[in-house]
Amino acid sequence: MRHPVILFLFCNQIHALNFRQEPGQDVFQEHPEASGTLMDDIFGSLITIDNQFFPGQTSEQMQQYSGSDTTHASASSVFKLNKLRFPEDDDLSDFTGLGPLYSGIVTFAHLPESNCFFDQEEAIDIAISGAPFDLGVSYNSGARFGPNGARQGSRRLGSGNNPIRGNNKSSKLRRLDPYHAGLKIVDCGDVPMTPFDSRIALNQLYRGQRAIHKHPSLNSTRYNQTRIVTLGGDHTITLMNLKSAFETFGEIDGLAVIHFDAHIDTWDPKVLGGGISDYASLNHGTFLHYATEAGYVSKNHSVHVGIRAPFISSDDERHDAEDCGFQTFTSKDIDIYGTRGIAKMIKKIVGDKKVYLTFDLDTFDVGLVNSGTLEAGGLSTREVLTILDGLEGIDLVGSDIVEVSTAPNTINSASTELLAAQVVDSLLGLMVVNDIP
Ligand SMILES: [Mn+2]
Repeated sequence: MRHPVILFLFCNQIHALNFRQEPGQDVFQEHPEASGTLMDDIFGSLITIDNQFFPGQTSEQMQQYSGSDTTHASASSVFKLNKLRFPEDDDLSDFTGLGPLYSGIVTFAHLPESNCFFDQEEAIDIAISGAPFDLGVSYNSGARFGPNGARQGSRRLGSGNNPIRGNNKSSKLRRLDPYHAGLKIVDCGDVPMTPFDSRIALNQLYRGQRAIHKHPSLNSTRYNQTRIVTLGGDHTITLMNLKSAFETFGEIDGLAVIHFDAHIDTWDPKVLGGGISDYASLNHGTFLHYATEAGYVSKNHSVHVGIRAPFISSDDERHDAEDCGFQTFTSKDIDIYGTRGIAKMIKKIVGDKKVYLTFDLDTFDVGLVNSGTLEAGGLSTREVLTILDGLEGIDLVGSDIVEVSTAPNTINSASTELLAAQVVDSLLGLMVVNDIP
């Protein structure tokens, strides 16, 4: 198998120093049978016919095989000036570091994989956790593939500063590489969630989140326990994420919840799903009703952003604002207040409370993503990134992205994966910027 070496030649991320030519040093190891053709000059011993593989052939036959075209002889002189030395055939020392971004087993942003559910002693500052679940969807399924999708979309993330992170040059985010700021961030893989019974699956998620939250932090300046960013999964999963985050970090009156979504998701189960059975009551449109009822959500410090889907009953708006305590920014409010204005107002609402941020991919416009319930009139990618960065300074104890519907062969899968990953990248920025060791 020699093709990986050829791959490295054409990759702009060559880590193998032994490919480099020192000035004035002729290190090219010419094969005794080299024909002097252009290909020989470029690839040298890598493709030169070796006697031992063609026993019985005369040197003339081999010469014929390797070609004797000298048409390009003058053009090849440049390669003679850039001769290469390949490593020994059994040398794999250049395979040990980070390879090309599409190589290797895929974790989120190439983060190290960790056995978070069983190795409870390991100190972790921030954990990525997958919740492959879509039994609570009313319209478009496929979010059980979301955790894998978000990881696939994250392959270009993981290192370096980003010229658009942070909204101005004085922002701490502007100079932050969250992956190398001193916090230990790992990918825990997915919580095993059965696709056959949502009650059991959600209980599995709760136990998985709880096990991760119990890890001690390593270098955090603010938190004793591990914080989690969850890759969903339909929006029902947020109820379990919130429950575990509330039990780990919560204040008496709940966590301030910032909810990016086209839908309010506080629907009274009498209106959405509950008329069929108790089992059907908990779904991706009612989970915030239950979270509020359970006390996980801090009333009057929580906010929806991006709302634009129609209400179902005439009481929905009152129930959302009065019973559940959410304030609302619709998608059109962004035209009125601007992205930075909206971010400022969100920060004012959550104040200095501990915050959980949940991001439904349907916040983005219908043309950009595939998610559980698509809606027209949504946000652009740049509006989302500017609002998120405008939240710099909030006390973010947990977050998730949900409704990442990337079932095989569905439309917009690639952009859905990429946008899910990009939102997580922004969330990691917000979680790290306040907590740099
Ligand atoms: Mn939602």
